[in-house]
Amino acid sequence: MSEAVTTPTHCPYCALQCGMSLRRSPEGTGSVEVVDRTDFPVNRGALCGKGRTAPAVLSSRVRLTEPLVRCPDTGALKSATWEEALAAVADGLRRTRADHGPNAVGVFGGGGLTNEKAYALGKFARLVLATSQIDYNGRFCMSSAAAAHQRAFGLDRGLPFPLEDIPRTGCVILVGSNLAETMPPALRYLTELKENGGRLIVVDPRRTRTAEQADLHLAPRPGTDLALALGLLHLVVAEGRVDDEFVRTRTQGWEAARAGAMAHWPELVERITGVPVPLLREAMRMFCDAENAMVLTARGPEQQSKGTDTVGAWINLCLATGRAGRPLSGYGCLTGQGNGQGGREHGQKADQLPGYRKLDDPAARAHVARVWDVPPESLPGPGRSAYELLDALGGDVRTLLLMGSNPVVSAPHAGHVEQRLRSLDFLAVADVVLSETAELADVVLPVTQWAEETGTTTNLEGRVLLRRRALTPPPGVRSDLEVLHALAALLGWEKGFPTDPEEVFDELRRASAGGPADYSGISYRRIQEEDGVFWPCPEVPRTSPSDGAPEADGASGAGTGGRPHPGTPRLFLDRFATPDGRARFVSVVHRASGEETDDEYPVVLTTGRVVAQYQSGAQTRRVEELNSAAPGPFVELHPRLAERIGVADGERVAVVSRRGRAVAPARITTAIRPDTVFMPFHWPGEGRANTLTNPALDPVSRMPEFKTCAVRLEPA
Ligand SMILES: Nc1nc2c(c(=O)[nH]1)N[C@H]1C(S)=C(S)[C@@H](COP(=O)(O)OP(=O)(O)OC[C@H]3O[C@@H](n4cnc5c(=O)[nH]c(N)nc54)[C@H](O)[C@@H]3O)O[C@H]1N2
Ligand SMILES: Nc1nc2c(c(=O)[nH]1)N[C@H]1C(S)=C(S)[C@@H](COP(=O)(O)OP(=O)(O)OC[C@H]3O[C@@H](n4cnc5c(=O)[nH]c(N)nc54)[C@H](O)[C@@H]3O)O[C@H]1N2
Ligand code: SF4
Ligand SMILES: [Mo]
Repeated sequence: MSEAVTTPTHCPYCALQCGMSLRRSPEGTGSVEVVDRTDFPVNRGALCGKGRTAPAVLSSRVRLTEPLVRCPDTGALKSATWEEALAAVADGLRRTRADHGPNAVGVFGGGGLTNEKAYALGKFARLVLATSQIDYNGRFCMSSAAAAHQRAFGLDRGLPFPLEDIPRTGCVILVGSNLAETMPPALRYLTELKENGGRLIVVDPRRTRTAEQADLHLAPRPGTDLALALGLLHLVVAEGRVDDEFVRTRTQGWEAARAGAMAHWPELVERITGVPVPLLREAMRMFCDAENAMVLTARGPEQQSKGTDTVGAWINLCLATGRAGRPLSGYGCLTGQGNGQGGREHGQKADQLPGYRKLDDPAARAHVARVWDVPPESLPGPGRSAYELLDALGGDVRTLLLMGSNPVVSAPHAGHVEQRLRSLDFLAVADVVLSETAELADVVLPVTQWAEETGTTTNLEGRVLLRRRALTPPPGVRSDLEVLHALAALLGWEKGFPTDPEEVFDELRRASAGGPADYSGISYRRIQEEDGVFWPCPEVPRTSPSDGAPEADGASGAGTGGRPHPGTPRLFLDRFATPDGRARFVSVVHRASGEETDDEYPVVLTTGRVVAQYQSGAQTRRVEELNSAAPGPFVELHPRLAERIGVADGERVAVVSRRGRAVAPARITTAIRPDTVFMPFHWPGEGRANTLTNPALDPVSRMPEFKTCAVRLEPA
């Protein structure tokens, strides 16, 4: 009897991209089994329940295995051949373009797509469709941190250091991250930090499982992190804890930033945030007393209409105290989706070309146009951000091709977005399951999944990883790359859209060469040999770091004498990626949220996640084990608030905002502020949190305000 085959790969879900192995029969058929992969450094074999049960979604009982086309007579989706389905999509795209011009066709991508897919999708939009109207769900995820990174450091890589540095720093302020639930294996890094004598401060309006680990928990009112960060900086100045030498030699713009902070004296900050002054002081001292320290943010402070400035204020705190661009110190953002980092680098974003190049930069256009073998003038300009694109559907955007997102559940003001999607002339969705958004489509294209295809993702550390095909997909499904290849051919582009992921990656390397996110020195072979490679990793070693990030660990390209570039685990140690190498302070003051509470809507709603469901739930709601752990939506509220509105634990409660009404059982707990309720957003239907959320956008990042809006509560 022949042996089972084991393939090392990575989890399909979050940005930790835990390593795992898949074991299957030698024939490559039947089911696969997850085997721990203890050699991969990020998770050392640990997996959360979602990763462990991911193979369940490979089963044809829950997934799509044939294309669906809407029947003109009955209005229902019915099975079709691939030829019929692809012809219908090509027709829809062609017709809209002929009738309304190229910008009437929109494309919506996802941060879960591999680098190869994200790259191919962006290229397909710009070349084949010649549309500027492309964006993706990452806009809803880490766009504010990305914008703040760019502004302060001249480069956006979520973590400028590997996770392994966390246990060795002295103090971590973790702002609006519930990683005990959202990245469970990463909790180990915080546990080790504490074992090493380091301190942990958690900033979250709820006492989450993560906050329970903290030495100090600050519970601000949602939407007030900007005031909190400014208040801490005020105390840093007031108590003489500024690192003058660092500020003088490595930064720019301190005076204006200082003035902004000085307007936020502790009592004012207490009034805005609800965090008592003594706790502010304690936090500031804990942070400053440590020799090295880090600030890590996640969606809590970022998904606000002032998310970019808020992250900027946290970066200011790091810069003023000399906690950036030094070993074991710095600011980082915990990116969310499986390829949340890589997905924002290679061109599915409205304003971007591969390699994190800017679409409106003539040199970038010329470089990428050369790789694509087209004239630079043929590339369209920047388009709209994700919510603005969804909002335009049925207006000037008449047809949409969607790959890797489920906005009916996950977009803000989802009732409105759903109605916009319904008003389209034509909607094509490529997905692995019949998501709530796919249900609205004219054509649904069933695609292969993580375990059935090869491709790279870039995890939250900026480490480029290889997912490997471990089993044969069922007949009837095709890969996203095959879909784009076939559609391109039907639309007259016989060449330029290969279906082999490695071929796409090799082109991506060339397109990214010399850009901020330079992948040109990374190959599938190197990734496998080195447990991943950190970008930037140019093929030709740089002689001067001024065209990108400084080199890691003293390994400057110039000195490597022709050896391959080692990749860059640690950024900014010598200089920041700005033209003069100095980090930029931002000058900010606190401002109100897009919607503040009032007599009619007196309670703050915030939203987020639970450990057993992933995102819109399209995949995880199809896994029995996860559903029994987290069967449905709920409204988390404080006993005092529950008493005031007259609901008991488990009773149905209606949450009403200016945009709609959602109903779910009450979950009463003292772990939340009495002025705030929390709903997870994983479910459609009457408990859909996004029926309520406010699409107020951050002016810089265009991030919607998922983390705060005004609601009232009623017994249902
Ligand atoms: N189980 C699970 N894991 C996931 C995902 C999932 O859907 N499910 N999704 C992945 C993705 S794409 C992402 S982006 C990450 C997200 O990971 P996280 O950012 O950790 O997740 P959230 O639950 O959205 O928000 C984190 C915390 O922010 C708090 N919060 C709410 N409002 C505010 C505020 O105004 N200020 C502050 N400081 N905190 C606030 C919430 O109470 C919550 O505990 O998780 C990834 N991992
Ligand atoms: N209220 C509220 N709303 C939020 C958030 C919040 O905190 N609060 N968080 C926001 C954040 S951070 C995010 S990232 C978004 C995410 O929200 P969504 O964009 O809806 O993310 P998913 O549910 O992961 O949707 C991915 C879809 O693509 C499919 N899919 C998976 N892999 C592939 C693939 O390789 N190819 C194709 N074609 N399809 C694939 C899945 O089956 C699923 O239907 O939600 C945002 N919405
Ligand atoms: S933490 Fe994230 S990457 Fe790791 S197993 Fe869970 S979902 Fe997968
Ligand atoms: Mo996300």
